Amino acid sequence: MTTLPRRGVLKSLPLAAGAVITASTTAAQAVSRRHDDRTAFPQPETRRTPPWTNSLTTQLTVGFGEQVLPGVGIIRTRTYEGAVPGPTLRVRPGDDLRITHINALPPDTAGPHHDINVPHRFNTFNLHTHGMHVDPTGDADNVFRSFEPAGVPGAATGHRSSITVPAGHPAGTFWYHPHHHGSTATQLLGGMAGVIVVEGDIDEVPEIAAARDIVVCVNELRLDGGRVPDLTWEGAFEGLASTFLVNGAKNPVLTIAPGEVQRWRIVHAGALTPLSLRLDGHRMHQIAQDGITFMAPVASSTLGLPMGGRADVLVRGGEPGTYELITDGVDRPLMTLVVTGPARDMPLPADLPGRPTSLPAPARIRNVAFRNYSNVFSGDFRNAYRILGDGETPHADASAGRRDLSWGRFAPDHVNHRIRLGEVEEWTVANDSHSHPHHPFHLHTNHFLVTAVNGRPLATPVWHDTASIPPRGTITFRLRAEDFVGRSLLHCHQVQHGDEGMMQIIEYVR
Ligand SMILES: [Cu+2]
Repeated sequence: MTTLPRRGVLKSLPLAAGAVITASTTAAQAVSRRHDDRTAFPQPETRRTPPWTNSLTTQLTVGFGEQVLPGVGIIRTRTYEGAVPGPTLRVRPGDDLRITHINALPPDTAGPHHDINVPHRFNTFNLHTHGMHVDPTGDADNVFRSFEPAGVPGAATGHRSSITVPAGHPAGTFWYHPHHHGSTATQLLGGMAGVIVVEGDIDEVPEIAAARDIVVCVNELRLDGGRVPDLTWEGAFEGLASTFLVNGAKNPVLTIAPGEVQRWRIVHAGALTPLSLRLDGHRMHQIAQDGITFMAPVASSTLGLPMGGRADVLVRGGEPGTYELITDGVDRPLMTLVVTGPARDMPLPADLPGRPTSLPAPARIRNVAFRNYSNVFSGDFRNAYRILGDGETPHADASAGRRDLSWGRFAPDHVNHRIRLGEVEEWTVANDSHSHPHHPFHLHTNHFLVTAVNGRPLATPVWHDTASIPPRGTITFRLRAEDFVGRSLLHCHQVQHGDEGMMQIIEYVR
């Protein structure tokens, strides 16, 4: 393990354009930044657990800033530390992640709406460590907290998160973003997101240890004249095209030698549009999904990622030339790969220290359905986003006695599902909607093992924390929570849907 910091420095890439050079930036990084400014593939600033310690202590300030995004121009948006994406946090199993959050946003202009499922309080946030298997309560990955602007009378000047990464935590690629109900979509579409890397066993596989370790963080912004609008009405984002950025740049250029193997940590930090990735002239050798390592690499020419999903892939440079990473429905490449330089002959691994892909037969079955209704309300928010079936939220007034659109809404004081530790459950989740086909299912705190899609068993089940549900289709997964107790969430990771009610509370119990 003592080689990790040294290897990290050697593999460090230049900072994103516009990023501030901090005290943690090494002289080597500063030199290479100057040298490569015109052609460098940007990497977010990296903050790692210092050698010989087991604690990463850092501060994340959120404020409005004007910044220059390469290929985009000047934008004004809410960011972590003045950058899109925010800094990459690198930790190891057993570490403590201690973050002081400074909310430098102006006070909210309006308080909570009378309906909690109407977006609101766009300057209040909190922290979610997406995909991490950590405590969902207290000051850890607790998304029920509110970090109010410092200018609000009585508000704390700093809000603190203290997250212990369990010793047995999987090594892989995770991310962080705000999760305050009502403001998540606005903040995520403004670029508030950053990558979390948990180092560990997979990094010691020789073929992977030899590969350059590259973050590919895809942000999806909805810009209107250089600003990201607040979600103050249903259609605030609908007339705007998505601007996709990779590490804060539009179509950055990455170089690779013929025969060189690189490890790309692809993070879909967007909120509205699923990715369907293709890399010209190359196959992607996937080694992990959502931070969970496969038993062996899986090669494919296309890679689907729902909003919130991650894929770690190995890419081996092909014939010299220029290639594009594209996604369906977007008219320009996400990034460009240039194969150039002296040929190398780096091998791909055959086996990986993956997580077994089976769970025992379930003791409990649940069926839920994600359903949206269009143009059913008057006012600024006309649509309803609901989760129906087992555990659905009942009518707010039990005496009403009739089924209406208050059924299945998110209710912050209503536990929809109690999941007993150690018990295997099998869930089938339906996408029961005609008009909004993309409803990625996201579960906090625990990964789930997808075993079937549309009722057809998968040859090899796949661990996820976020999974696409096919339009008019289903996914079936098994789940066994083992340790953390307390309240947590499941929701749609089209996060505007989540903000408008497509979310449920899970309580993990002994
Ligand atoms: Cu949805």
